[in-house]
Amino acid sequence: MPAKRMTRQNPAPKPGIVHLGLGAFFRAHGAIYTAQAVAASGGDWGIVGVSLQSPRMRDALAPQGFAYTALELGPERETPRPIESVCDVLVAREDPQAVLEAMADPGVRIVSLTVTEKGYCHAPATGALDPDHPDIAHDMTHPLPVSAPGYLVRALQLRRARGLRPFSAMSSDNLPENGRVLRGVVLDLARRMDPDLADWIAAEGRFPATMVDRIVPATKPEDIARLERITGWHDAAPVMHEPFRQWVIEDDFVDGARPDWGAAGAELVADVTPFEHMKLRMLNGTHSALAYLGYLAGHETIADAMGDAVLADFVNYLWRAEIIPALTPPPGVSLTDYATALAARYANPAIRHRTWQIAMDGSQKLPQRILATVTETLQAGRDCPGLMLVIAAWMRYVGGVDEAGRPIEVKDPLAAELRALSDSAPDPAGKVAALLSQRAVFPAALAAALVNPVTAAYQTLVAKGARVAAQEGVQ
Ligand code: CS2
Repeated sequence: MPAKRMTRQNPAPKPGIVHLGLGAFFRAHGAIYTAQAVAASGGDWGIVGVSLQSPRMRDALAPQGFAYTALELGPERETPRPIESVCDVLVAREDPQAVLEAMADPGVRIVSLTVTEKGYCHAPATGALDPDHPDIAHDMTHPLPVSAPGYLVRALQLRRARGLRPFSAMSSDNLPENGRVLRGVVLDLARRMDPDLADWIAAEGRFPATMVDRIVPATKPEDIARLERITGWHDAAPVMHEPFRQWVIEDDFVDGARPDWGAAGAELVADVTPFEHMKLRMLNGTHSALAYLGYLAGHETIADAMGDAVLADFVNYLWRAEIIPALTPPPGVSLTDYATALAARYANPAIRHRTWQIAMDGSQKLPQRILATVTETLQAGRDCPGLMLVIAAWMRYVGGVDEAGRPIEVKDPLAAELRALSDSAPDPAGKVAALLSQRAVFPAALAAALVNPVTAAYQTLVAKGARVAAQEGVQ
């Protein structure tokens, strides 16, 4: 007998939020907090999800009334939960006007985003809008946008023309001071298109910063079959996630309008920055370290890499000796305890988070995850050989050939440029120098300071391989 299909059990909520980038992460994090906030305190906070490119998510969710299952994977237990906070899904590429209208709906008070680092169309090294980005160049001259900043500016323009209040634009991406970055790219783009609009957004708009955390690997076809075995129902778009979650939100919304996320366990604070730095450098930084070194050492997942004592020791060393000393802890938080908890989360064998997935888009991730710590460490007169090795491992990875001579499928908006830079020289010193000249990633002063230590680390990687390099790195 074919399994029953997942379907909505309760009427769809009225829209109050438009979310750009309806990937697995948001559906396993923000959408769950919002469902719980509404269950606790009410409010019209249905979520209109927007896929910027592909119709896949809409096609999977529409026959289910936009309900889906979140499957929590603990080391010992699996807990499925139906989630019904999404009330509609739009596909921007198919109907950009419908997306703008949804964002200009008077009932919508928040537009949130998980569009990944590259979706901000900014220079990762500075956080400023890249006006030469093809999507930005397009959006400056066309009424129907293609980029996330373009949608925000055009929708705010529409709201202003209709005499509506702006929405709060809330980034939920892993960027440092993500609210400030989003505000910066939106204002810069608006200023180039309509200076009065930019003034209005600057005065009336709000861009609350957030720190988001939950490990959510991409859903794989076998996960759908697994969920069906556990629940007896067929869900075309479930999400798999770890038990842990955290959400720290800067409590600064237009007219104070937001769901009661605090009732669902989110922390609403005045300053998110210390939480963002802690999470980006301690979690995402070591995630990237395990992704590049782990991939080169032949490990498929983070849990596999953490099962390799050499890499687990290396990561513990990075936290203790290089990352924590450069951080200011958020009030009341022990960074040592945070590291211990991270190690346990990484080791969760039920979460199959591929090193290849995390290795993606490294050019957009390295600055806030690794280079921020490196810069501050060097400024303080200390060195950080472990992080230099991570930079070298990224360079080796984007060179596109693994330690056994097999090709690596490098996914990165700068993949072609990085490959060309790596191929421009035959030897480690030449490759490192060429890659350090990529100004979107490495500011000139930092690049100069990295030449010697990263070249040495790269040479060790080539001569001895990632595992031995990591082992020697902690001595
Ligand atoms: C990961 C993050 O893919 C990646 O780059 O480091 O998605 C990470 O799993 C989340 O930020 C955890 O909150």
